[in-house]
Amino acid sequence: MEGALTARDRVGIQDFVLLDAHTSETAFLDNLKKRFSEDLIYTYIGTLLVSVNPYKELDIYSKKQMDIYMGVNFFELPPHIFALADNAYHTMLAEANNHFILISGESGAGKTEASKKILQYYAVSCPSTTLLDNVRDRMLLSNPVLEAFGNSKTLKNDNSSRFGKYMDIQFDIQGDAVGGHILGYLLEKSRVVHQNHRERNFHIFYQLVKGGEEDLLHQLGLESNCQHYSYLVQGECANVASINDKNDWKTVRNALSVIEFDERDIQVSCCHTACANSFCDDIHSIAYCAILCPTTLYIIFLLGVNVQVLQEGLTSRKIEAKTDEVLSPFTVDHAIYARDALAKAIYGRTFTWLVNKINDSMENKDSSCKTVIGLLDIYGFEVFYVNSFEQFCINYCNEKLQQLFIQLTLKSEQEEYEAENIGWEPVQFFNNKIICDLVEEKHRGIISVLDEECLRPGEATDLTFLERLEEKLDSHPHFVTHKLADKKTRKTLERGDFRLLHYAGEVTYCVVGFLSKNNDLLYRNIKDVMRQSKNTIVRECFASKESDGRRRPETVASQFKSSLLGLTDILMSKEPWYVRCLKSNESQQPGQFDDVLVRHQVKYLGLMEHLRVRRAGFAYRCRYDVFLQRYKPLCPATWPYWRGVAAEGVEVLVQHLGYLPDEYKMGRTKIFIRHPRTLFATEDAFEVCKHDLASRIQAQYKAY
Ligand code: AOV
Ligand code: MG
Repeated sequence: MEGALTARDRVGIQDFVLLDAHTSETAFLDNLKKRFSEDLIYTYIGTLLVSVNPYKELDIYSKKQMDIYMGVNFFELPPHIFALADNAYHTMLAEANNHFILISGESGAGKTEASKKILQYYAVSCPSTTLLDNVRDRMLLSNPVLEAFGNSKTLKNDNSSRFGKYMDIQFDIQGDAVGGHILGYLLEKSRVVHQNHRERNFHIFYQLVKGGEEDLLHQLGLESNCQHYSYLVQGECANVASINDKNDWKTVRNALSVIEFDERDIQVSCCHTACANSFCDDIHSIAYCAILCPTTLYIIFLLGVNVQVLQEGLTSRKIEAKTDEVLSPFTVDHAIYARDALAKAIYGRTFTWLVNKINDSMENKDSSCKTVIGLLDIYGFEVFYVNSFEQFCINYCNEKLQQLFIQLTLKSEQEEYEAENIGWEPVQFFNNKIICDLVEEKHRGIISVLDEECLRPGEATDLTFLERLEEKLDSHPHFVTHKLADKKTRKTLERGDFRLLHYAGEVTYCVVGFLSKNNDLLYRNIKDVMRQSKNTIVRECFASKESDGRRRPETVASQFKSSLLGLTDILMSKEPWYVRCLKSNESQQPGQFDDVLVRHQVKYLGLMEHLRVRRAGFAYRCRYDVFLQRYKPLCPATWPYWRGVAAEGVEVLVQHLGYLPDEYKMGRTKIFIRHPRTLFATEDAFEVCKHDLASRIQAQYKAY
């Protein structure tokens, strides 16, 4: 009938690998859009899951849905985040090895939501014993707590992650989820003291002030009105339509008690939060470095430190004269710096303490962990009107993850075909290694140049840092400064800016603040005061391994660089799964699919290249000896022994199983199988024959 749509026309195709052989980018987008309009937000490229943010609640995450996906072959049901979680889980059990799920995409694309769905799937669906139920509750409830302290409203996302999170979910030999462990990465501490217009401070501040119980607020010397705290209203949006801070506070408070925070711990977290907040305001009024106001004194009292000494530390510097020490008063700018540094330090260290506490509570004490599935949810690529050191770190991190993806998929995949002598037409792709090097290379990378400038206190400034960059990097194809702007791009730049041509697009960074944010110095005497606090947790937070000023502590960027290298090592030792999240529109609106925006993401995430490699490639590969050992009972010629070369045995075996010639290729050491369905069929046959394997083995013995 003319005009009637087939189901395929309407809902598109659920695995891009099945689209016509020479899929164009337009056909790819059409398929995504068609599915999006039917609320089908998930589509596969082989085993990779593409997810498009619907910006509305969909009824697809219930327990009933989880049950549907439990233990079912990946391609038998419509694509779903649960299917990916389930497949990773069952592969982990079958192969007894470690896996990780890399969730990527730009800010607001849906990474955090995806990671929560996966965690829920494991916590709710995996076999359980009552003993472990509380560990699972804690794993689930760690989310609202960390989101309260580590997420915030930005221009891109009302619930934007301002820290990176890698979480291992640990399983025992039966496949029970028995524990969890979190690694946190670089929290954007500067947000405590500064927020851009239309952005907020961390959620917890608003939750506490708006939702905190009267007693608690009284104890903390806080008022229940955000307007009283300039550091909560700098961005002029203390209230956000999509957020209910009051209710969220209840959730967080409840979560804290389930995670075994006793009343004292809760008070401590809140108290430190209050301190970070009130400091900002009260000390703000210490123009001319006068005396702190009573509220601040009270807050300092809560920290258990010597009020007078801290006050001195915040307003003056000790200078060692010939025989004794004298106090030299700070300028206002200095005092503001000292105040902000302390507020950031208190908040940052409390966050680390919180992560440690959560880890203690999720630790599996009763049974042993056999394997893990790691979940990576990190801040997405972001470009604002003004971009600073924080965006530089966040975008660098995204470059690293893209590099990891390229290495694990496009590069190693194609290298393996070459090494195995499999006839192969190479697929071209943009390798962003050049941008990673630009940032992190020793001596000439941006981080090295920044660190060198940080070593010249008094002489170096943000602008000399920029000049150094210009000297060293002027010929780099991905680096542009205002001097070079005309040569390389037509767009001009401000004098204090440099631009990086990232894999995901151009970002212009303003150098103001780079040096001080990278140094992140807390004056030594202030640190000393905190270390002498009567409060053990304050002492714990400020006790550190860094040698007191004798050796320079590592800079923020260098620390971040090493932690990302560490993360890459952790991930490289595990089997990867990928969720690529796409943002459907910039205005966070339901049902809107912005073609230009989505096309751009499809391009830079390398999805077309991934599809080409996948389609022309082989979903599964296995060493000849391993393959033969597992499946030999399926063929009389290979059971119980194959006396010849393993490769030949495999050839006989697959011929017997009826593999079509185009369906597999014989490499140097491995067999390559094109479609997962072929392997599934072989696995199913193996399952059937496994049941009578025992009697066959017995018969074999008898025959001897
Ligand atoms: P992000 O983690 O990728 O950004 P989120 O996961 O926080 O992005 O998603 C942003 C918002 O989009 C959420 O708060 C939801 O409102 C909505 N959303 C995302 N995924 C879904 C989904 N599957 N179903 C319904 N709504 C969804 V950032 O943390 O900013 O990089 O730093
Ligand atoms: Mg997030």
